[in-house]
Amino acid sequence: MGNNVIRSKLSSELKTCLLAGFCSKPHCPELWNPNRIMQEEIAHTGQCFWQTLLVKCRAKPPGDFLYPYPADCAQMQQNGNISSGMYTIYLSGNGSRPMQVYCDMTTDGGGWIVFQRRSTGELDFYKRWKNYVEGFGDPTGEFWLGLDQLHNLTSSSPIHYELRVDLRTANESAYAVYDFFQVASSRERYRLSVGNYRGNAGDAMTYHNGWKFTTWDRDNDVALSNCALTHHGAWWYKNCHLANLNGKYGESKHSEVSGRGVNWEPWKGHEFSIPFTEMKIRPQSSSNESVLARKKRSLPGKKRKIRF
Ligand SMILES: [Ca+2]
Repeated sequence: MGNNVIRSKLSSELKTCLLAGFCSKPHCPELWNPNRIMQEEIAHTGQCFWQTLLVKCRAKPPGDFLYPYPADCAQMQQNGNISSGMYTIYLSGNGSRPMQVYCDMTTDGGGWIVFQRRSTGELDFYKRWKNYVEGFGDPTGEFWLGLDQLHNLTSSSPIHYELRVDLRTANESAYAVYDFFQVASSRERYRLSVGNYRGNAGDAMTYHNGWKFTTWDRDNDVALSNCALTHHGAWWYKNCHLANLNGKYGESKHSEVSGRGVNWEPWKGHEFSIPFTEMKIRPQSSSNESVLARKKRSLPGKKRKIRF
């Protein structure tokens, strides 16, 4: 390849980057992974020209995407978003399948898609099947993301997710992490799969592993009665529960039946309704090291290879 051919190839690549506003690895492989030829080009020809282009390109933080279509909050975080809040992610990284989610970017390294929150008791969670399938509430306040979305997120891509449950009272907090989390399809009644437990809240979810979702108008549990009716919630009930995070807010005791409140039995028992709960998921590998640490380690090394 002659020098002019190489120069013209590199030049058009950088132009594409600048016009698109992208400087990500997928869009600019030559820029981020300079091979020997490119290094020689930078060293020997038009240094000012190349330097100007590279600086301009890098000076556009919003375009500096590792993931142009982040599939979850972990990828959103690797794109440089460090604040918790609402973001648009794309199912399976598909640009035509956007969805709005709340990302928790702080808890244990962040990168979590939050899918359930109880915090005030203002929102009624005693809802029918259709509501639990479609989701309800406000993701910045109390809400349930929806079983269809949970299924789409956890079952339609090669990424495996882990589950985290955060529980708080006025003075105490506890958490439970399961190293695998998947919600099956509508046809399978959104059956739950959870992996191994770790944490300090106690293991309430293994009991529910493999069970279908039940609401007061759709009984998929093994109990003679409908557990959603008897325990005033909606969950992957068996006979009936060790966790009832969609139960009745503030219901700490009931005259006939215990376990109708927002319960996590191994932590506070069946007669204590937990005032704050969050359920969230992120890719499994994120738990081993912070995604930010990974980003810090991988990017500067590549930048240093470009000599000016
Ligand atoms: Ca039943």
